[in-house]
Amino acid sequence: MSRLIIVSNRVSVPDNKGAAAAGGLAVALQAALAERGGVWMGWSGKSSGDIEPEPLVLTQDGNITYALTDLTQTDVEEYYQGFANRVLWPICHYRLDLAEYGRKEMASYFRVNRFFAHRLAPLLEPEDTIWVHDYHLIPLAAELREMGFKNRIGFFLHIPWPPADVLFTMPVHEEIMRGLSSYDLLGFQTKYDLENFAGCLKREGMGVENSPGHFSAHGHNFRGGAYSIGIETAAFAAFARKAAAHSVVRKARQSIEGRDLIIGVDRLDYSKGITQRIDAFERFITNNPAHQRRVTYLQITPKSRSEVPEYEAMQHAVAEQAGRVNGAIGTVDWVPIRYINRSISRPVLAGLYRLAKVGLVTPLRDGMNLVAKEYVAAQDPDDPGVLVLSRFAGAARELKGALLVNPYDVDDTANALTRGINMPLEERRERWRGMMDHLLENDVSRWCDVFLADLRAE
Ligand code: GDG
Repeated sequence: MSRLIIVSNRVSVPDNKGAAAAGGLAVALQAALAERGGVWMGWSGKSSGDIEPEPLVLTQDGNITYALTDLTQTDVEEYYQGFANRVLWPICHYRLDLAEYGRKEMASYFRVNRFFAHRLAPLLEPEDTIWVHDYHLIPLAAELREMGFKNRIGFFLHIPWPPADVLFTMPVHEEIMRGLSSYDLLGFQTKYDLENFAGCLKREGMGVENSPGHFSAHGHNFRGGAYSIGIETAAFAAFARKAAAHSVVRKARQSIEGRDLIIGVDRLDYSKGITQRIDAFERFITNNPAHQRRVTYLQITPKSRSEVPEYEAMQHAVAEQAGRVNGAIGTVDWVPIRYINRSISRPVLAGLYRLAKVGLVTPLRDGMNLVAKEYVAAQDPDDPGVLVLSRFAGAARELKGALLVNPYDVDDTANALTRGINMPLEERRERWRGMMDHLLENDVSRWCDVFLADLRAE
């Protein structure tokens, strides 16, 4: 079996906290690497200031080599905070209004990809299979091809892919499409993303789809498919069962004093629909006075990308909104929304999912959304909670037992909350069983195996 080389913007170097603490994707990729032997290369997360980064720092763990590089401060600002997170991220999440184009940032994005290719090159052997992850590194294969590498190279996009009318607002969309066309296999989260990609290729005659999933563009033949990412379902379910006894989870249970718990868990990001969700919760309470003082909504929202102005602004907006709603509908002995603006440990998170009667997952646009899957996996089979899920999350294509909502429609989400909170046990069990069976079968190891088998197939 040929070696596997994974390249992603950030690398999960194992620590001593154990598999569950690391999260499903890191665990699955580490398992794939351990099975085949190989390298995981990416950015260390550190800046080298204004001097050229030192050579790659290599760490050996069994037959896996972790290869990390620093980036200059300019590249951190222009490539990562700039083009990746202020152009590609908003565009792929349909937020044309938030995209900030700058020539320097665009140039830096391509320059850093070339830099990655040059750092990776000495580690590569002819038979290696290369798997590149996510929107930060779209041009990497093109750079490697330019250097003469003939290896099989696959790419998986964790976020949505937009339709042509959205993508084409981006000045460098052709270079980006050319970059994607240099891979042998492109993996998207859902078939809608794949269809959008095919539509982008066709729109300006950049390429053709010869047969479903088989493309020719920019002088290269390649394939594309939908590979919906999963979680480590069985392990997470066992983890949540144990976590119910965790002291913090026990305290949380006592503190809600028999009220029903609604939980939301999201990185602080405008794609996650947090402000619309808080509005929907307020509407749910005002529409259902009987539920006043009988529910608690816990929103866990670790800070993310705080250096990017849109994220910093959002931090203030969400905190203010949660405060306003608590002021408007709270009572002297009831705080309706508990808003936590930092990360909590994975065992506590698992235990809280299990405690919650409703998992409220309402992104405005999301590649997949693993929180939805974790919430389902964490439930007690005898008394499962209800998943309220945005129809614009990739997960909605799979989780048929969820109550699907349009997150832009506050009443729709508020009504789903009412239905979820009041849902009879039999219906909850039936909906949950279908979703859980699907998640057990389509877990993250399967996702990894299927993608790699397809990448290796001629
Ligand atoms: C991207 C795509 C796609 C969150 N808060 C805490 C915490 N988390 C963990 C969750 C979950 C992960 O972070 C978030 O994953 P999501 O899938 O929901 O969202 P993104 O971060 O936007 O991920 C997404 C994903 O890539 C994979 O392909 O599904 O669409 O946007 O695992 O549990 N973990 C801990 N404490 C927290 O406070 N420990």
